[in-house]
Amino acid sequence: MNKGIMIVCDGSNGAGKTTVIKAIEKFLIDSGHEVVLTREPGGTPIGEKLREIILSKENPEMTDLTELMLFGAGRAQHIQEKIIPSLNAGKIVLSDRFDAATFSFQHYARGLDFDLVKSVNDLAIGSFKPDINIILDLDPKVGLERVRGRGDELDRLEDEDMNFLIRAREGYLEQAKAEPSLFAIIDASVSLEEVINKALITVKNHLNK
Ligand code: Z5A
Repeated sequence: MNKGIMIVCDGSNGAGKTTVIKAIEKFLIDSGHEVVLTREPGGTPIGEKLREIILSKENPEMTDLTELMLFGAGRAQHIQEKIIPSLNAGKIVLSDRFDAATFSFQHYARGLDFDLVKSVNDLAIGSFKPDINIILDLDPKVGLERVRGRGDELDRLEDEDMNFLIRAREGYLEQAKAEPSLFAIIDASVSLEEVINKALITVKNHLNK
């Protein structure tokens, strides 16, 4: 059985993940790879329904524990329905956010206990880890301006106070410090072209390992 690889693009809000991941997808397809582009929250029909519930501003009463478990439920579905079958078929899975986001947002930003967050994540994916997490690092104030510039309304999580988003950003940097071989931090405050170039260098280095 062939084993594919999983590349995650994650990081600060509005840092450019969705734009950069499309450039990575194009590069990989042009290089002859079979690619599955996916995202969290979302990625499967069930996951996309959960995404709507999680991000909707119509759910201000959602508790932190419910939010954590909904991310976990979506991830459990995502890994079984889409990620593992794609990797087993030798494909490259590219995901816009994955488990590092849960540690950053639900542990570092929300303040939920690390072991609790880890236990929900472990229930969803066990010992599975993506091969590399490309983290786009940006001051969340700049990121939110970019999201607004795109013409989009802020979702339930983006509407949290700025300290929440600052703590989430720090969460990614802490995770990268703890497991440097699984993370590549890219400064997303520079031009989009430079960010994409750096992301592609990381991907190429990873493919050549
Ligand atoms: N979340 C969580 O709490 N726990 C979890 O386990 C998971 C997620 C998985 C939804 O994520 C929320 O869920 C998120 C974390 C939480 N919320 N918060 N807070 P999301 O990924 O769907 O939403 P997002 O983080 O807000 O991403 P986004 O708005 O889609 O932004 P983006 O993908 O990073 O950026 P973009 O759309 O590619 O770019 C934004 C704009 O900036 C666009 O107009 C670009 O053309 C422009 N841009 C991009 N790069 C540049 C540069 N370098 N310079 C200038 N302009 C740029």
